Amino acid sequence: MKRIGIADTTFARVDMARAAVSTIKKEASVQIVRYTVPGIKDLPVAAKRLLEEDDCDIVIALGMPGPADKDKMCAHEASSGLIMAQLMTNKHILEVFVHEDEAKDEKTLAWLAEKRTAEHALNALSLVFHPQTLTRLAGTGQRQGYEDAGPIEG
Ligand code: RDL
Ligand code: RDL
Ligand code: RDL
Repeated sequence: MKRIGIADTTFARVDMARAAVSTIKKEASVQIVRYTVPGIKDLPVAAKRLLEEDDCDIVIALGMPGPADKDKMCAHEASSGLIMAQLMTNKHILEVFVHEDEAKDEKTLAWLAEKRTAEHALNALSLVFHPQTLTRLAGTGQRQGYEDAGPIEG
């Protein structure tokens, strides 16, 4: 059975992992391994351990960068670490970050976090089970959370 790792944080103000688990359970029969850390800078090693020690096929890394400049810097560093962990393991880690200042109010933030997480959870399943699904969507302006940008009609 395929194994999907979910790394998440206590810093996030929405339980993003719950949205990931419920989407995955609806779509596929897989083993889910969850690993919660304090914040986004702790996600790279959590994801790497899920891939190497827990033998996951892919990891979904969930986090919420705050609105301050230092949070944006922190998100950039976390992102670089997640990319490094992917290159070290040769496996995908889907980074699902929802910046607190992407939404106009808390209700929208919660909705966005759940929606982006659910959409990237489907991307993770596609990458593991049927990557040709994504190839069919190439160039179509997909986004996660808010509406798709869509293709440019020529
Ligand atoms: O290793 C312990 C912390 O340094 C780590 O958990 C950081 O990711 C915590 N953190 C910050 O220190 C910060 O300035 C976070 C943010 N901003 C942030 O915006 N989002 C986080 N963590 O998830
Ligand atoms: O790992 C899942 C996503 O984090 C990853 O696919 C990102 O590359 C998606 N992405 C962003 O998160 C973003 O803020 C993209 C852009 N901006 C962008 O401008 N162009 C992209 N992806 O192709
Ligand atoms: O063009 C509007 C948005 O797509 C743009 O603001 C993105 O940068 C928003 N975004 C993130 O900031 C991010 O960290 C997105 C993702 N991750 C993502 O994974 N998918 C998105 N947007 O569609």
